[in-house]
Amino acid sequence: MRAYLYDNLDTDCREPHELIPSVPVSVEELAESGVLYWRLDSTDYTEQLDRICEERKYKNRDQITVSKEGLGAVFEEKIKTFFAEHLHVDEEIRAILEGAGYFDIRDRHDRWVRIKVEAGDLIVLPAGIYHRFTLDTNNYLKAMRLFKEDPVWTPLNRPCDDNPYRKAYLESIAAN
Ligand code: KMT
Ligand code: NI
Repeated sequence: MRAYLYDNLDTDCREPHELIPSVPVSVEELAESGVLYWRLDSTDYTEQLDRICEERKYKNRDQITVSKEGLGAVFEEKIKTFFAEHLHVDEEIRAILEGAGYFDIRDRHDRWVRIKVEAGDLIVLPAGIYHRFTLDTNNYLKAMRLFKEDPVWTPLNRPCDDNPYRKAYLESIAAN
């Protein structure tokens, strides 16, 4: 995982979009935006995932392969949906199993922070945070999606500032 400020250039979102010089964003700074990160440090992630799932009460999981092959006819549509700025009323928890991609989150100054994730990264985006996702130019990412209860996939596109989960999120980071 590596995080940095996004350059906001209008070119292919699958490019790195890193400022020159780069402005890195630390794990601590991500935590101030409510974003949690773990590195799974072995090639067999199962045991560590089981432990984190138990600790954080993630009862359910499934897998998604974000690629042309993995998503078939809905690939283009899904990719567009993922990259439209949105929030969810539940956490977005992803353990990256193969490949790589970018989660962009809005920090508390409403700047885009790009988080490059790859195999072995586990990331939790809190409910109510504005974010988006894209593959990188390799066009392949396999992830495990974890959830506390039943999955709530619905993306609510920005603006939805009156959403109670949005408000609760802003309150939760206000002291940081
Ligand atoms: C979302 O809602 O942003 C996603 O599920 C992103 C794709 S999962 C790697
Ligand atoms: Ni999302």
